[in-house]
Amino acid sequence: MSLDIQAIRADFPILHQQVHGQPLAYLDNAATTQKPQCVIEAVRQYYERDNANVHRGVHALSERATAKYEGAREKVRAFINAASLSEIVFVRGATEAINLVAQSYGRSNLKAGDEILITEMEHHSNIVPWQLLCEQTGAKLKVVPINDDGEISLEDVESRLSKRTKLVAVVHLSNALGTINPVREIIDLAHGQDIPVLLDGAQATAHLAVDVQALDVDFYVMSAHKMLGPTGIGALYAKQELLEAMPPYQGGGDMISMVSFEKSQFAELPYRFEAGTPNIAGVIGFGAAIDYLQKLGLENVAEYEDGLLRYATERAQVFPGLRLIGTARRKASILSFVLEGIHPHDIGTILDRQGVAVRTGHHCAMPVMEHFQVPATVRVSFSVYNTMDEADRLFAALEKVREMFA
Ligand code: 7TS
Repeated sequence: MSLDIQAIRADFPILHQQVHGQPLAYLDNAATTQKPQCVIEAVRQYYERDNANVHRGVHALSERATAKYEGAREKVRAFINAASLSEIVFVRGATEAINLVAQSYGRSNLKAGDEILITEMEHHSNIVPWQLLCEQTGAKLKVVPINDDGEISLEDVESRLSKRTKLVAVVHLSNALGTINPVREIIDLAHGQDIPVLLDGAQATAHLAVDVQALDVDFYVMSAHKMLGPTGIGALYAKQELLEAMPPYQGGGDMISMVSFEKSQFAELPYRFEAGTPNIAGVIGFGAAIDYLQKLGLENVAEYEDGLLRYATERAQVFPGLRLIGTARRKASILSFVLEGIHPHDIGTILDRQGVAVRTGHHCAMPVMEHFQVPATVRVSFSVYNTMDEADRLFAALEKVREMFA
């Protein structure tokens, strides 16, 4: 099915504005996506009509708030096809999800000499939590290298797995390169040696249909704000048997069934991992974003965005002095590049003056920058509301950059 992009654009109020006197072309979706009216409306309605704390009150508002909050958990479960609601833990975002796994699963399962396997293309939030865990436990971080296209090889994964490997943590879709990793094959390799796998799906869930049961993945992390939902909310999927054996990550209200000064009993899953009053409005907005994506159909979204990426890639390949960073065979949404002799920040600033919003910098993936020997890149990242016309405006703006630096 082909999508009606103009109708989709009409759902996003923020897109219809001028920046520096030019129509906004928002091409920074890997940093955060814009929100459709239905998400904004869901958050507004919650505050206007239903605001109350969840899981506590017997009054009508609290019951409504709880029903919406738990309804959103069901939407997340269905979206990634998790087997049970107990396996969906609401967290602040991908960053907190990974820290939760590191501190709860990691601290109780890893010891000195054990190893965690990651890749050279990870976002800092899939590096630093493991480094902290290593400092706490004496475990070691091992890294699968990338090639000059920004891909990893399965041989390199396999050769780095050993009896000491206790966890493999890999990005599903790289935010700096756009690479889609062969996650199914990585999981098969790791499971062949009984090693659990965490996938960082922060970028993936807005562009690829994810089925955690088909993947048989152990931990999957997601951030709502990168998939048309609010900031400050995300979800951790973890297999029930893993969550059941994990100690609480934070203590507080809502995560206990009984407290005395001698000992507390922890609540059932997933509440054991949701201490304190949660981001109720965020969860409800997250649910609305999933409804919206489901209505579009992730396959349709992927097909449309692939067309945009292909078109922009073809134009980039013939643009004078442009070097693509990330030329993997399987990619989604993201076009990272440098222009010979011009600093990415200068490019970003000049593009902004023409209404074109891109990200410039290391994209919280400094090891990737080091691999390609660049301080930073310009990163264009597409969402379903972007158009060929905006891609053309990007390249017209890049022509201006070239003229200015000629
Ligand atoms: N993992 C990946 C692959 C990411 O791209 C990001 C955020 C995170 C984890 C962390 O997600 P958070 O929602 O908890 O912050 N990436 C980016 C980016 O590329 N530009 O800004 C944030």
